[in-house]
Order: sequence, then C-alpha cells, then structure tokens
Amino acid sequence: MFRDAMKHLVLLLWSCLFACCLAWGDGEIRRLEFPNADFEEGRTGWEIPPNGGLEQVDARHGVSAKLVVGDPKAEAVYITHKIPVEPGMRYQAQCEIRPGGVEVAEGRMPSVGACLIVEWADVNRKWLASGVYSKEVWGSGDWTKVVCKDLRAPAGAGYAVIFLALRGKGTAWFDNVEFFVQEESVVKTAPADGALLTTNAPCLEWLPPTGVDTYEVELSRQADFPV
Ligand SMILES: [Ca+2]
Repeated sequence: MFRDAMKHLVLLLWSCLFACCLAWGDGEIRRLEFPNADFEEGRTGWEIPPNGGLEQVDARHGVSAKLVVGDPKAEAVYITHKIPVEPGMRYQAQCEIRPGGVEVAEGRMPSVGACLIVEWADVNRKWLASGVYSKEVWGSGDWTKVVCKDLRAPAGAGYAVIFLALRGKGTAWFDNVEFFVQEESVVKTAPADGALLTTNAPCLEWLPPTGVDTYEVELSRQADFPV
C-alpha cells in the first residue's frame, strides 16, 4: 500500500513539474461536423416548416434552405437543427444568408430580419435557455456570412438549437451552417515558465476562466497535452 501511495505521489509531483514547464496558450477552435450542414442531403436533420423549402440559388451553394414569410403572425419564422453539446463548453456557430426583400413586419416577436440564432435544449431536446443572435440581415443582396460567438452551453444542456430565422417578412436563403467548439486553456501566472523550483510541490496560480462558476484543471506531462 505504501508503494502504491508513493507511486501516486510521484505521479502527482511529475504532473506538477511538467505543468510548470508548459507555456499554456489560447485554446484552439475546432469544427464539429454534423450531418447535412450544407443541405445537399435535402431535409435530413432539419425541421423545415411548410413555408420553407429547398432551392438551388446558384452553382456555388448547390441546394440551400429557403424560408418565405408573408405574415410573421401566422407563419413559421424558423428552420431548426439540434447539435449535441456538453454543458460548460464554449461554442461558435456561423452560416451564410442571402436576403430577398427582408423587411420589418409586426409579428409575435420583434423583427430581427434574417439571422442566425443559437439557443439551448436539454438532453431530452426540450428548450432550456436563450442564447445569442447574429447580426441582422435586411433588404436584398448577395450571400453574407453571420456568426454567433462565445456561446457557453449552460448546465443541463444537451443540444445547441440552431435557428435559421426570418423574423420580419420577405425571403431568405440559408446555407453552409458551421459549428465549432472553442477549446480553452488555463492561463498560468505562476511559477513563471523556466523558473528554478526549490520544492517538489510548487504552488500553481492561474487566471480563472470567464463566464463559468466551476471548472476543472487538467495537468499533463506532455507539452502537446494528449488526451
Ligand atoms: Ca448547399
């Protein structure tokens, strides 16, 4: 038992020492693939209302989703998709929108034009929490990319809910939806990189991540931090 305890202690000390050698930097942003993000497989994975559909607008985009709203009080204003997420993780979403005569119209909610909205559902796919709106796209024009950044999945989240929205009236086409996870690294403040340590149990200090109440810190012996 003593030997096992020593093994554990040595492992812990090694971990601390190697952590001190690491230059912890910003996390990477990594694309999360999900089926039919570009609508080339038709309606698969998407909930498209009766006033929505699929259409080829130009060769570059192939098939795109289309939403036509004449009366936002009576017609659906969203095309939706749910993407699995982990609570506490940070995400980013983006898509391309092509507006056709998008105008303000009185509806059940304020007009926001054509845009991307990301909210949260629980593990049973029931709505859980509000989220982030992209910039609003109005009028008529060419394809434009919109982004929702700094999406923090709340406690209990099982899915991000993608809303391709047309709140107002007119026509909007949507394509090439992308979803990313923002990996976050701890920013260590002490000991300094390369510092000469005089103890086997140095005190580690780091900047707390923003936007979370609790978190776990992982240590690694390797600079590339293998899982
Ligand atoms: Ca497409």
